[in-house]
Amino acid sequence: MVTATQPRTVCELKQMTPEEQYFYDVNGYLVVENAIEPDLLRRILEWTAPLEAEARERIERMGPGENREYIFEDILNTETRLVELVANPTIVPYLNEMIECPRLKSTWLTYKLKHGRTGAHSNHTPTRTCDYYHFNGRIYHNLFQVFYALDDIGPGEGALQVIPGSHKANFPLPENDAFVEKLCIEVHQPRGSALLFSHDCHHRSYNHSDKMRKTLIFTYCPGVIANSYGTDALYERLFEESPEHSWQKYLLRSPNGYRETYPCPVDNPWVRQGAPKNYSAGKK
Ligand SMILES: O=C(O)CCC(=O)C(=O)O
Repeated sequence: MVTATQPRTVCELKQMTPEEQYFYDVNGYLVVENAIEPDLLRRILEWTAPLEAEARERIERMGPGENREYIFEDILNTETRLVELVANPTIVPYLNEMIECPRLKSTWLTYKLKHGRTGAHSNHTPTRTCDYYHFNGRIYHNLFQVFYALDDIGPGEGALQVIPGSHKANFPLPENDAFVEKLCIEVHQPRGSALLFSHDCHHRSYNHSDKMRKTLIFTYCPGVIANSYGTDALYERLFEESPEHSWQKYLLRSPNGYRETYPCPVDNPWVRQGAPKNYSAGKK
């Protein structure tokens, strides 16, 4: 059963505030509080309770030194009721504003117990096209991450650590742990919040606490970029079941190279006026 997400017009869409734009552009991340309404959060916790129990059991069976994290990959196709979050009305304005012709790329549910971690990765300089962040009159992302906190994530509890501004770094990050340590900050999250960040930003995480970190991750990319997990048909069934002209359907469409013809549900100037003159669509 797929829930209808209301189609929204550009007039209804909240715009990022100048403060949000500035903060995001300078730092490469932003926390949006109350991104999941309490009732939806309660339902998500109900749907995922068996998975959380399984993750805990699997992590507790791990040997010493193992990464005490358990990930459910492609969670959207496993727990399709999460489709309600694909076009989360609180998050759609950010997708619309910071990704060209956005689409959903990947989803996963991750649990980290004490010593669960994700190693640092730095994707800006040297640049990776699939992550690339740039500014050209507006913000563009090739990989935009949405981390939903299913519980509070406080100090030491496995919050994402980022080097603010590293999505624009011009020099490679020195391999000097003490230096990196000084630059990293933990981005704490209240339950139900969404941490938005550019995958170009240097990031990592480590849970030092006895509390389980519970995070649901959705990533978005421009329509031209292929899925890195699964094939182009990854969300085909959910796409078919989604209401016509909805943001949900739009975000679940398959990648289509530079031939981006699928109509965006908003009155998006890119779609309305056609591609800019220097756009290469149609060229061999
Ligand atoms: O789960 C985490 O803390 C980090 C995940 C991550 O590195 C990523 O999404 O690129």
